[in-house]
Amino acid sequence: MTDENVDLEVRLEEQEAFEPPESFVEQANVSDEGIYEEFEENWPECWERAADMLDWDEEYDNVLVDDDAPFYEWFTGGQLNASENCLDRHVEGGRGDSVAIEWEGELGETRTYTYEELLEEVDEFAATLRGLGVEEDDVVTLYMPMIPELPIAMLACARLGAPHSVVFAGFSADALATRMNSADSEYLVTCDGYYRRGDALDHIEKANEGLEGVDHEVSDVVVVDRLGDELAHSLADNQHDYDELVADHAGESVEPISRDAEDMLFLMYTSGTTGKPKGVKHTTGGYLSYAAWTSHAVLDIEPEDTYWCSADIGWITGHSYIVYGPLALGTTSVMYEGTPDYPEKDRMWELVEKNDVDIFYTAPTAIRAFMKWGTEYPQQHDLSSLRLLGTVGEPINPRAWKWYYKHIGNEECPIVDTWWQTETGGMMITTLPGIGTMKPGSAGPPLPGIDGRIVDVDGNQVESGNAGYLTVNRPWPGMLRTLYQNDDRFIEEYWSEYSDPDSDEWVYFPEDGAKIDDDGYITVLGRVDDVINVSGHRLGTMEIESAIVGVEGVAEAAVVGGDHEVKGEAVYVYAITEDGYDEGDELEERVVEGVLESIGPIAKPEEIIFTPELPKTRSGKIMRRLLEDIASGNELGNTSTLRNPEIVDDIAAQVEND
Ligand code: 6R9
Repeated sequence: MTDENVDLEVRLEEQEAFEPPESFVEQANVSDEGIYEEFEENWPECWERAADMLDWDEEYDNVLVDDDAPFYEWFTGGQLNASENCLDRHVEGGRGDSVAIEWEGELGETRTYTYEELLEEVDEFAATLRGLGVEEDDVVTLYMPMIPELPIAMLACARLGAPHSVVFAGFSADALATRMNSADSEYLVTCDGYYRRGDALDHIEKANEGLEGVDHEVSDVVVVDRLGDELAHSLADNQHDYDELVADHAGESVEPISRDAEDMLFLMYTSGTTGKPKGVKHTTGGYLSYAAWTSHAVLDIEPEDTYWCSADIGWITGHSYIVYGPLALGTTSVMYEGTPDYPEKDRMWELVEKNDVDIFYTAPTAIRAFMKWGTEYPQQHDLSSLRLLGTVGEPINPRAWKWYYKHIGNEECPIVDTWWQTETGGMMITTLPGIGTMKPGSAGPPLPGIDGRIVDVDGNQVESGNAGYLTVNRPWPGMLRTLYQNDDRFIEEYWSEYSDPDSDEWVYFPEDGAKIDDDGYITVLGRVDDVINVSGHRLGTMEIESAIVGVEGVAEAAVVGGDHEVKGEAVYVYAITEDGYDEGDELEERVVEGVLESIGPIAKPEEIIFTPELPKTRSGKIMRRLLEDIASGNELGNTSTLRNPEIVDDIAAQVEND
């Protein structure tokens, strides 16, 4: 390194606050600091701004109805269609030739859909689904990887008023069955297979296995042919080839169904504390307006931009910020099928250069991997088209933030570190890129109109500098409305901790720990429930545990998250064998298999530690904190309150040896 470079590194390392560059501020969608006050003074009417980003078939009567809190309703009386807002209005407004989706396949092939072309495809697939009998309010499950037919199917469902439930393609057959059962979903759209690092992966086999576990009749399965002849499969009677079906509806269009603002747009399952995934319900008016508003205000998206969010559409980030938000704004959304290191570790930067990407939104786990690979990969490419960078999914450590800022953004792009959840529908805590000072590691203040607080166990706000629990003390349009067919669990999971129902005070609890500084900047520390965050993906430890105790030979298991350099957290398993079974490679393999089968590769254990006992409190509770510390290699605190303190050293010694 030259002296100059060394100086730069040192300066960067010490710098704790960064201002957005003037060139960015000048063009920012939101650059007036007064916006925070405007929202406060005019709450909840301030949210009309979000609703104004959409075209409504019928104007709404009320911004917010809170008579039956926490079952809040937004924009009641209003009617709209999400696919019309994402497609028709842009075509009608003369932007039919602009690119909506720029798809980059893993093997290098591309597909470009203008708004007009995308509308055509969506129309035809909507007609196809209708032809199969899909009606308004039928839940259609989409079990698909990152191929264009996924957003097409989502928008086709939206057009018909049929809520979609997207199941991440990396999830197992069991996970698919659980979700289809929970949603009583009778329709499935899937594909034959897809590519990963150049290899063709079978997908239909997994889908078929999942279908066997569905406890009601599945009327129809539509199968996209992604692989050509590579994996020829025979289709069952109720299974149809996507292209053949769509060909029968060529040129047809479907009048978008006007949906009530509060009608369900989609369901998205997410992990919780108990073994059963939660079906988060999002609505048409509130969700879509919130996705559009935050895409405009935080991601600074303009119609003429090329914007790339590298998430998978199988997660909420892809729903809100690859499909609904960007398309509602009429921008070009890049969609990448593959992995960041195939064929080479410069793939992302190659795609940024090739597509002249203006805005890039990714996860800290990816940034940590890029860092590990080295600066030579981004340096091979011209990244000067970039204007704004974003991160989401987990806390970002200041070192990774600064690496991203310098080596990807060339110190010219603001970074938005956006905290939000499947349940919140869209971003909640982040700086606004044209306004706020950025502090690496801290997401920033709550967005205008969002009342985010850090409280102690009693719900009192903590002094700045202290850690506590994050709460949201006012509703917002993008919020989940309930857990599908489970209002009780909705209240219990999110509204029971800090609310005071007697005085009709409702406080949303996201189950994250956080701290706040003198400027009101919030640093989110991580989950405080039994959910771990592996590479930005939420996994319930109970779900993994129940998969493991289902393995023959395992008597008891505890799963915790341990620190991991790239993944953020990794899955650590502590297991007790059943009498008569040997711990060893064979059992270990079956444990891994059990996890893969019931959840999928994302939950694959980093390490499996067999132990004769688990550390327990005198009342018999497993001391998870302690197991986490062991997994992370942290100093172990006082263990004297344990019923079996002697076991701790044994376990710790094993982890060190492995
Ligand atoms: C969008 C998404 C939500 C959980 C959330 C929190 C963690 C997300 C974060 C962050 C720190 C950020 N999380 N963004 N933690 N800083 N910028 O990721 O949704 O999959 O539901 O996960 O992710 O713990 O509670 P989801």
